[in-house]
Amino acid sequence: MIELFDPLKGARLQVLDEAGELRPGLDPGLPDAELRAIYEGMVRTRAADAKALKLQRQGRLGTYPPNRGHEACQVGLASAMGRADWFFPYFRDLGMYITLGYPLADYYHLWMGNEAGLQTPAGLNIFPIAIPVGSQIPQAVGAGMAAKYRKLPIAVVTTFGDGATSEGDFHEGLNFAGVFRTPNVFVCLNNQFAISVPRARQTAAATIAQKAVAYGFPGVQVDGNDVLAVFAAAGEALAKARNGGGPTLIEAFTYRMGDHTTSDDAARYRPKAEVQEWERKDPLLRFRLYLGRKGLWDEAYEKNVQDAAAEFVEKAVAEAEARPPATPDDLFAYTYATMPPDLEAQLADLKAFLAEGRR
Ligand SMILES: Cc1ncc(C[n+]2csc(CCOP(=O)(O)OP(=O)(O)O)c2C)c(N)n1
Ligand SMILES: [Mg+2]
Repeated sequence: MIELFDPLKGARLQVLDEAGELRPGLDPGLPDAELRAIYEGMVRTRAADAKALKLQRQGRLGTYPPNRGHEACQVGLASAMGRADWFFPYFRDLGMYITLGYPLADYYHLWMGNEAGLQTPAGLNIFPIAIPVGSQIPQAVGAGMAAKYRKLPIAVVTTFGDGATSEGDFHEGLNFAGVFRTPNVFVCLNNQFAISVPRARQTAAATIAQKAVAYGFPGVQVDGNDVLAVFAAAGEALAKARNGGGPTLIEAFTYRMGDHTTSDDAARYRPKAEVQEWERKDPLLRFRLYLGRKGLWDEAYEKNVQDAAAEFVEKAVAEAEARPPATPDDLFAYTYATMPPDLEAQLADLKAFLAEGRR
């Protein structure tokens, strides 16, 4: 399927059109329960995101990057992953975390300023969030190389934005992955902006997916507001990676519906009409229309799903807020297994500074 959607030919994979109608021959054939689980994951993600924004405005959570519009990319990709695969996230990946089973309370805790939230519970193969743009890409390739040396039948997934493709780390990572045929799946969430910089100022290439061609492996552009398209492309790329077929680049073509972060005001650099145009392509709406056509959605089901999502979110907020505030040790504790001497010295310095009451 990936080969059929060659980005050099200007093709973008879409399984559901904007009215939620299946394109002929592309039904991934998921059981009803799985289709509903995907929808419920998208609703939970949207509810958890909206809550985080409210908490930030109330001073209960720190600076936060909104995820609205990215639910199909995130839930579609995570739903295709296996328990043994590894994930190297970036900072706008809420639906990935929720779908992979990461506790939402821990995720909120992190954005509340406690680095303990970066710790991943046992059994979840998720690396800490990368805030430096693109730095997770070579790390994911390193993990891919390790998996190859150890002959593990796993894939290593990493996500990043369109802006990250201008970083040296993107080039170095993908080049290495191509040469050594590492089991990586690179997923670019092309949401058309890197803060205020539009996609057209990021690269002169017609698509981001086509960059894979230069590294010697396939790239595919998918409709990132079509959860089944993301699921189908990710499933194929993951299977190929696990089977020794090498890396794939997936460009999920979408739109950041919210501000870059809570300290941004996107209305200053984006026309209202453009945002409204993308509102009509809402990934939840499209999937809901599809489920409705299949007899898997009605108002009563929607109410149950919304109520369950609200409960899931409120429980996580209560749990995160019941935790003790971060200590100076928490700033240092979660990056290295054994703290290096320069960090030991910095921690001692910070503690002395605080003890002197100079802050
Ligand atoms: C190396 C580096 N440079 C700059 C920044 C500041 N910064 C944070 S997010 C961002 C834009 C990222 O855009 P994109 O990769 O498209 O991801 P998106 O935020 O759109 O999801 C920038 C420049 C940073 N965090 N790291
Ligand atoms: Mg972007």
